[in-house]
Amino acid sequence: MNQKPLLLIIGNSNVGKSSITRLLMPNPRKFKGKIGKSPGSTLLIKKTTQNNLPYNIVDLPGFGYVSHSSRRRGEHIKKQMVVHIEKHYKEYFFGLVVINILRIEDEIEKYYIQNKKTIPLSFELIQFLREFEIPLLIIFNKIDKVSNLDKKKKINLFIESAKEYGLDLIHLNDHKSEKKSEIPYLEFSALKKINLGKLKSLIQKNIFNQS
Ligand SMILES: Nc1nc2c(ncn2[C@@H]2O[C@H](COP(=O)(O)OP(=O)(O)OP(=O)(O)O)[C@@H](O)[C@H]2O)c(=O)[nH]1
Ligand SMILES: [Mg+2]
Repeated sequence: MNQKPLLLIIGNSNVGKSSITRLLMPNPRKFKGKIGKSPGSTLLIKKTTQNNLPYNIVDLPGFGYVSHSSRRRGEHIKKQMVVHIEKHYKEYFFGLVVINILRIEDEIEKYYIQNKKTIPLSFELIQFLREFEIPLLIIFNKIDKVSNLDKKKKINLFIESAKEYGLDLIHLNDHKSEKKSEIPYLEFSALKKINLGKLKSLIQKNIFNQS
């Protein structure tokens, strides 16, 4: 019945997925989703929609959801997410992978520096989504919480580590859409609405680029 294309917003709990969803609504006041409440609640795959929005939004937990819940539960949620993407990937015209900038060092250190055999979950997630050829934007959210210098340091660490896993990240401003191997990223603050305009116009562009 509802044929609108889907925008995917994916990332760990508490990174700001619902906050970003709300900002994309033509009428944020009517946004019914909860912000900052009950991480680890049951995964319900539900579309967020509004009349004047030309697409629907689905927000999903990423791979690293386990922090607030048990390991088994985390595995279950991850499996549900994978099944959902495998089934519905064709309906998605664009995906936002949301990363909490404050969590970058922790994640990279945990998986990369201590044990080079494992892969940071964010990179695993990005690789997984790329297999389905969903165009992606990496969003480093909550930049209002770090200094300019720290912001650069953290994003650089992410980019340099991603390279070792064959992921080529490039700032949205320098991104050329014909270079499909490069994944654009954007620093962002849902709180301060930093780069919201850029995000909105990129989403618009991707709706029209759909084949
Ligand atoms: N300082 C700051 N806080 C933010 C920003 N974006 C979101 N938050 C806060 O981070 C918390 C989590 O935001 P949500 O939007 O609920 O995060 P989520 O990813 O939807 O979380 P789950 O639904 O649990 O997966 C809330 O308290 C938000 O107000 C931001 O850009 N800056
Ligand atoms: Mg949420």
